Amino acid sequence: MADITVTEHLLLHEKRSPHATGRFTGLLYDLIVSGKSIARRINKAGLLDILGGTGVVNVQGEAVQKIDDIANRLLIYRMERCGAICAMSSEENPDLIRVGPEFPRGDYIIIFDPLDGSSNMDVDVNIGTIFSIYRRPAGRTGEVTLDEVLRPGMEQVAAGYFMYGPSTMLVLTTGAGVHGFTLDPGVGEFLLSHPDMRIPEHGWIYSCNEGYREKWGPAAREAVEYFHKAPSCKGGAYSSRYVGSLVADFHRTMIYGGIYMYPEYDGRPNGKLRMMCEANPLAMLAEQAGGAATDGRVRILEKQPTELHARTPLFIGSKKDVEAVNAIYARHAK
Ligand code: P6P
Repeated sequence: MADITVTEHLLLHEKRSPHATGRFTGLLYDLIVSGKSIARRINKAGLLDILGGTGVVNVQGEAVQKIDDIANRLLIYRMERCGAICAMSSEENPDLIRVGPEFPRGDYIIIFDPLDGSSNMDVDVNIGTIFSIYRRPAGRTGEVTLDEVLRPGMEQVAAGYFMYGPSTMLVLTTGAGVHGFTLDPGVGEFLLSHPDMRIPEHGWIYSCNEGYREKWGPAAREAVEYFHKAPSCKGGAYSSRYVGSLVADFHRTMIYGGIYMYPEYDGRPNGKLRMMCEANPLAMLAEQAGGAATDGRVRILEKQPTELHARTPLFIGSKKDVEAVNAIYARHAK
């Protein structure tokens, strides 16, 4: 396969995508620069004394790792200057970040988790940056208001993630399928390596933190235990895989199929994962690749966020496996 860059792919293969415009490719270019810069720092983390915490606790109540802070500041800096954004929201920042008049602005809104699963970096496990992109509603001008950002995931125009691991990857959709690009460090470019990614209809892996079993309600418990007995696509039993880093667990699900589950549990009726910067972008990718994503009851992309850091339970992956969970939750809802 010839070396196809992200920009070339967008322009050549997604002609019908209205986002192969200069503005969007400009946004993507700066997003890619951010991904490469974060990757470079992560790959040397052990040597640059950026492991460990900053002593700060973020809006999620989680200890901010040094590299989280570096990735967050880097993304905000680049996105403010890309000329395509009018506002952004980061998992690390409590409030909406509006792009000031000192910067060139555009009609896109980006929401991101700058470094999901960063605590795994201390043990050299894959981590990632997850992003979700909306267009500002037509006709809206002046200061961006929260209602322009708090929109269902089905209104996203693009979504994706960078995964920092043995190789650095970018997995991206602009609404015309899902395509994977691998960074060639020698060239410094992401090159098309996984065109048209498709999630298998039925999987052989289930992925969840079974340490929470005693905190799950009956529906969640039955949903997980379903995969202890159900026949997998290979005919035998399912295998259990749980990395504990959402991007790593999701990327495996995109490639091998199966289901990733993070249910609600005692004290967390909406679970742990964030709707806007985790569930929505991954749900768009899953559906664009022929998979599915729900909270057990509702399609993730139809949910109306009530706040920037709203959380949601998440069941995502092979269509057949997600449907099995929906059927279990439906029985419990009766
Ligand atoms: P638990 C990391 O903190 C994260 O947000 C995801 O990357 C990961 O899938 C999940 O939380 C792990 O959570 O409760 O199983 O440790």
